[in-house]
Amino acid sequence: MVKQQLIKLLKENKGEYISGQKMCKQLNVSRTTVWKHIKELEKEGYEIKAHHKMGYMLISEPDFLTHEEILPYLKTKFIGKNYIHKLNINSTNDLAKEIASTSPNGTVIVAEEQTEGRGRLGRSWFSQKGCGIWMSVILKPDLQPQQAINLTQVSAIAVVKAIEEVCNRETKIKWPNDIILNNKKVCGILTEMSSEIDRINYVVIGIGVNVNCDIFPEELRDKATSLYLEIHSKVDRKKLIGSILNHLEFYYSKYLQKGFDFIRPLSIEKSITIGKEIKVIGLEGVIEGKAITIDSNGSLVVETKEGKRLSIMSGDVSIRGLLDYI
Ligand code: BTX
Repeated sequence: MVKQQLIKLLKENKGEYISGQKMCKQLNVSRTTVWKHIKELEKEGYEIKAHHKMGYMLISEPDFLTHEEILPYLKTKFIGKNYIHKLNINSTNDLAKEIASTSPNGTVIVAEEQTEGRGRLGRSWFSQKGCGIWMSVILKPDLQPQQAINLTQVSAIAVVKAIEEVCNRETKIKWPNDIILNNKKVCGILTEMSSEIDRINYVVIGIGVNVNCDIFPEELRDKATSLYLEIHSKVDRKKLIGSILNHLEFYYSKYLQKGFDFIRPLSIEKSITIGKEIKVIGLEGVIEGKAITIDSNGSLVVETKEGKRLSIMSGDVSIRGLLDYI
């Protein structure tokens, strides 16, 4: 708490000295406590000038997604109240699953870099240091296990809305879990769950957004992009993560209260899949046809060449005419 107040005070006076005495008075702590926290902040990447008479001056803050740095943008009631920030991790989803049973609903884990970021079906997710938002949210909904599948679409809408709010750009959803900007993937969502037959223990929503990445490995260049590469200006990751979590809490809560009917119109409006010739690889095998709509259960309705309508609950979709993202 003192640390957060200290950061706030330093930021309010950025570029100017604040006397040690004033700090002690405002924070109601001793000089030693202020000094200890200043040293801690310096270790975390804050550049702070100290002058024996004039006090402390904040020069710059780190571009890290720590709790203190994102708090000014967070308006949530429960998502992100418990927040874990790592500089480096194998996968935020892996840590989330390890700690989920003992962590509160809405716990968020964020990493600056993932060494083994995962996509679906064992695929890997490129998660370079400091350029993206690589995070997992632990949710404990009172839903039937089969309803958890829709949380991927709920999260996708939260990301689309946040990009709209922060970057003023419209992105589209490739059903069910990719966010597309200018025909390339700018975000992927990986939803994992632990459940019993009729009860969910927890759901982990893994969200990877390419924010300021300026280069991708050769094999991803024709299918991956970042907000920076498309918008041509750097995006404030702190603002964006705050906005994603705010929107996630809003749409998640609405989904719990009102069901998929609340989410469906947006899922349809933001879909890049509907109306396209597609191929789906899923539990039902390979299905080719035209994507017609998303139904009231969140399933993708596909009409095959034979005129048969099928509802698909999950699967890997590729769209004819667009690069194959798989
Ligand atoms: P997906 O299986 O739909 O997409 C994975 C595929 O996307 C890869 O096979 C590759 O072709 C391509 N790809 C890999 N990295 C990137 C990237 N950075 N940008 C665009 N395309 C890429 C999508 O799976 C789900 C991804 C979830 C990632 C988050 S990050 C936080 C959390 N932790 C974790 O390990 N995964 C999730």
